[in-house]
Amino acid sequence: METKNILFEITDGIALVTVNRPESLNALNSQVLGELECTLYEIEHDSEAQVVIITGAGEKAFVAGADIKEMAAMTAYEGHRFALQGQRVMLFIEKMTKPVIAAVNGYALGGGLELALACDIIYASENARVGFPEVTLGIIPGFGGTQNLSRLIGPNKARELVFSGRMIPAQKALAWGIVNEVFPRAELAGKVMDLAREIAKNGLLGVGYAKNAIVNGLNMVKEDGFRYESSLFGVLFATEDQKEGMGAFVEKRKAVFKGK
Ligand code: CO8
Repeated sequence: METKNILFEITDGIALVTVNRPESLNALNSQVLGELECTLYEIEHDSEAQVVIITGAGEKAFVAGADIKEMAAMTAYEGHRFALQGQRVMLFIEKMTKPVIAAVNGYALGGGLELALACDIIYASENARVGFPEVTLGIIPGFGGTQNLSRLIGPNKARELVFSGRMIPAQKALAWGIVNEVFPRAELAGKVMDLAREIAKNGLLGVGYAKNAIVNGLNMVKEDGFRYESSLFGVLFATEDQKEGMGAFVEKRKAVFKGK
């Protein structure tokens, strides 16, 4: 599919997705969201792609939010539909069988932070700033941010960030547990790629099942989560990758996983 605002390439099993609207700091309008959804769908069904990286084009921003200029004229009905469209993309990322890493290379605000929070792992550059400015615009986060942030860092810190609308620097986001690691700007792409390669070596099946257990387990009470984990654990014993992984250990060689 031809996409105007999303760049995408797969190299050595790693799919790099770039939100490419730098003149608007990669703000998400309905067209960008539609293209992002189609691109991610394509990647999910492409057997070559093992790990996904999402980043933003240009020097300043990952994604500076949903497009305020598009939203300004929306009716309540259109606003609701727009929120649902964004939520569909965020939930799709969570449901993907492939791990998704956010490379936050600048502002991740509003819908941009929501996009990062939907990803499995967030690496950020030192110049990144994150926040939820929605209340300064008379709205609230609408692409799952209130839910994902409070689950990630607890409701108190989430309330402070969302109620104040303030932006916090990358180091504070690290201290609060919003991002996994922070790197100098020039090192971010390399560090994200190293992590993606390390994950890709482990084979899609085990990593995908682990993602499934963590993401879905968060919606369950703990004992149900344990039960769910043990079912997925059992299913993996019916796969070639489990035979290969354990066989390679016993034979003192490196495992070569096939994702089946
Ligand atoms: N939407 C549209 N355009 C944007 C956005 C945005 N979110 N962010 C930046 N831009 C545009 C600017 O308007 C400007 O365009 P132009 O040159 O035509 O004036 C261009 O990008 C460059 O931006 P600035 O000149 O403002 O750059 P600065 O370096 O001076 O400032 C900031 C950078 C601080 C990031 C600033 O641009 C800013 O505050 N942006 C808005 C951030 C924001 O409030 N984001 C949250 C938006 S709301 C949201 O995401 C809700 C998600 C849930 C929606 C639910 C559905 C209803």
